[in-house]
Amino acid sequence: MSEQPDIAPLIELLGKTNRVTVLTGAGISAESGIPTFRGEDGLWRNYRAEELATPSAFSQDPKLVWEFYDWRRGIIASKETNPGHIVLAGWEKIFPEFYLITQNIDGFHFKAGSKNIVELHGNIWKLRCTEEGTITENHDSPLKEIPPHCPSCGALLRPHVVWFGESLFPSIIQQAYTLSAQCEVMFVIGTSAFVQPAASLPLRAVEMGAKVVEINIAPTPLTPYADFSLMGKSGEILPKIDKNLKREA
Ligand code: BJW
Repeated sequence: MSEQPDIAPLIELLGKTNRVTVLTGAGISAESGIPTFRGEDGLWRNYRAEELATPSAFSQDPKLVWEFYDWRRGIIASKETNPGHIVLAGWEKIFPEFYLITQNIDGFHFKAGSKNIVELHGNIWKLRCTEEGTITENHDSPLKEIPPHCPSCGALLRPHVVWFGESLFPSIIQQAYTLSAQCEVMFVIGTSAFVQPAASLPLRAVEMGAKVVEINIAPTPLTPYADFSLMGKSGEILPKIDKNLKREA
């Protein structure tokens, strides 16, 4: 049996903290049954997810890439949020300034009720016209046409997500850096802390004097910088912290 971390010092810190920013990654949705990127379950038809999340994969074979995203949309549509997402949604009412930065495109934080969300890598339920740049919401699962085309100009639609080698939207990454720099406590949950620029956000928080709390089932490159490293599943650790919080909604 794994040793239970002592969360008392963290509970004491959170009791006097007003500004909290959270960065989440694929691990927070793992307990909902959504495959992570770099875990053993990250394979699809012999492709690693990272190989298909690129502009070159899309330009070479848009149908293949859309089949991959359609498959993922199907999984997401069939799953539910988990206690980790729910606790974070509740914390918006508990901490005076609470913001959630997510690398996930699954939309689960919205589904759980969070409102102050910065989606760094986009959203799988949004489609973008490769010609006009217009963004539309689409919840069809499966998609009616693969690859889908723009109803207005007929050009190819792409998932409104950020692939490797693409820049994040400047206003979004700027907002994420600001929220990381101005918080007192930053939670980093379920991310391998491998993909840039997301992985540099907690370091910005450290630089500005914030305490960093990492929740992950395994150590990451961020672990040496964390003031609190809680090893375990976020869907179990977050409810435990929440139950002990000495704050009122
Ligand atoms: C649990 C758990 C449980 C499991 N409880 N925990 C600077 C240095 C080096 C490289 C670069 C750099 N700047 C840019 C780069 C290149 C690149 C990059 O970072 N490459 C790395 C591989 C090194 N970055 C980019 O290209 C970015 N663009 C950019 O910076 O533009 C400027 C630029 C352009 C060109 C050249 C140079 C600069 C864009 C990155 C976009 C990432 N996109 C993806 C796909 C999104 C769409 C989609 O989902 O399909 O985003 S890739 C993928 O990785 C996805 C994720 O959001 C992202 C992060 O993954 P995450 O969330 O950390 O998941 P995993 O699977 O890695 O980890 C899961 C974790 O959960 C693990 O730690 C588990 O232990 C844990 N876990 N169960 C708690 N129950």
